[in-house]
Amino acid sequence: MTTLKISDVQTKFQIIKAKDLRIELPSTPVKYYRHGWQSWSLAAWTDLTPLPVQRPAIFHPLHVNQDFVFDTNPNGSWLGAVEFEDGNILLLGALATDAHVFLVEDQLSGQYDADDGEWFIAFGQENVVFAEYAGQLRNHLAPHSKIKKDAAPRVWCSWYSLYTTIDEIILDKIFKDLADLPFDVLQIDDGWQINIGDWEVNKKFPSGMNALANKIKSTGHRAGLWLAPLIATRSSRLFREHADWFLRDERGRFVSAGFNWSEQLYALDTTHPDAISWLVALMKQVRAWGFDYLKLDFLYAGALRGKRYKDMPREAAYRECLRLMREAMGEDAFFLTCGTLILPAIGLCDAIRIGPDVSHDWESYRNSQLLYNPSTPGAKNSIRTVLHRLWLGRLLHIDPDIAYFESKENSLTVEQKTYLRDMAYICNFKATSDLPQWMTRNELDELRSFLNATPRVKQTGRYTFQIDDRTVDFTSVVSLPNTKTGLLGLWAAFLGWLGDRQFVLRFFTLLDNRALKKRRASL
Ligand code: 9PG
Repeated sequence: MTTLKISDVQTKFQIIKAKDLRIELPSTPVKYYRHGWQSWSLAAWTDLTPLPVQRPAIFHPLHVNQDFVFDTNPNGSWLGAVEFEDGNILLLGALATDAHVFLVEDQLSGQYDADDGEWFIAFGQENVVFAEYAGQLRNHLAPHSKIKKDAAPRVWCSWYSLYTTIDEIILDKIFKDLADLPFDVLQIDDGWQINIGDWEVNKKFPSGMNALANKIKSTGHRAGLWLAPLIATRSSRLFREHADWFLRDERGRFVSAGFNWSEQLYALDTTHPDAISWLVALMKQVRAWGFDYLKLDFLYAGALRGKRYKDMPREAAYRECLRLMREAMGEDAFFLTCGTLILPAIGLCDAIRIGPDVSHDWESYRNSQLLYNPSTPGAKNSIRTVLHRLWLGRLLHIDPDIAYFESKENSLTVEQKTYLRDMAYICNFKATSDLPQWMTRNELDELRSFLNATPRVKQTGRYTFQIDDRTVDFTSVVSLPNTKTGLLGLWAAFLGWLGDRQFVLRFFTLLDNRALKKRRASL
């Protein structure tokens, strides 16, 4: 254990090697910077009181680092920071994988899971300290990558309008209608595959994947594809035929990767040689179909705790898996990671999703307020976490998720939609899923000028920005739900309990799918 006093901390920064490190603080800080494990996990400055545990627990593998979910001390993955009365911050950040940071009373402490590792420590002004940390992360994790100053490709993605109801005919029409809009990539999301795990084309695309990619390319765009290569549903052929490739715990039980698509999810053991060969072949297959923009999703599954074929720290195993997939898809592919561990992805992908999904609603009262779940889809949840991860933009493209322009199938106010568009400008990453047939002339014009715009963006405070001549203030978006008490508290606890029942989740999916069908029928 290495212990430092804050007086030992130099103003610029220092790097210390240790397994466990503790910094004694001179006074109780006023705020703590929590940094969540993966894209969808919360990142936020919060006060020091414990956050209510997000529910239902069945989603924990899918949303948070399960090892720390019940820890009442402020804590986070790889890095943590405290803010003092005078506004200065102290940041403690790992420069390698498999590390966690906690605040325990007046001590900021960091711990590596396995061996010694390097720690970055700096005290001072928030933006300077985070910039310095990002620079050190580059040196350690992405020494050969170029600083990303260019904008990310502009993407139309099928998810946030059609969800899984995509098919060849509707996409064909959309691609035609989108033809004169300045997108760089048309990306097919979830809905093209036979099953999660069975990455072959389904019946809705009778002409096949080559034809789909060709169709996109013939319109002058790059072809993008979504896959979740590190998970499989219980019903998939992959899981049935290769159960031995899947991660188990010490007692031999399959490790849960969460619950989605009305099904139990399992995680590939990415150290199993046959699973690796399969992953490599899959990446090559996707390239051979003609896609060169890859959105790989639900990646966290590759780092869940379990007993691996090759005994190695779980995040190191994860990073190695990303490296292999990157190599297999080729450096010329654009690789977007989603649902990904943050720090282990640096240096191995082009872009990273830095927040939860947006949705056409601002916030789900049930999921966000009653179940305290900041990872659940919703524009507010997404913006909150994205705001706290902007510093990663010095290392790679940062994806804040999509912006909306249509109002037909959307409950966001003009102000809320503007927040999402401004976030796209701030991140220099523009995407939408809006359908041309849903948009008015005016909305189409707005989308066009959004895609063409290159505004000057300057961060002026923790939550304030200057975008050309506009001042944008996100302060009202970052608040977190308070703990519910009394009858509402009981109701919330009951909902949390209900949410752990698979039949309840299946019922909600059924309702969602019905609404989706109705929406889709009106096209
Ligand atoms: C496709 C989608 C889109 C989206 C991704 C990801 O917690 N959850 O159950 C959960 C489900 C889906 C999800 C995120 C979280 O969305 O972020 O852009 O590609 O998958 O299924």
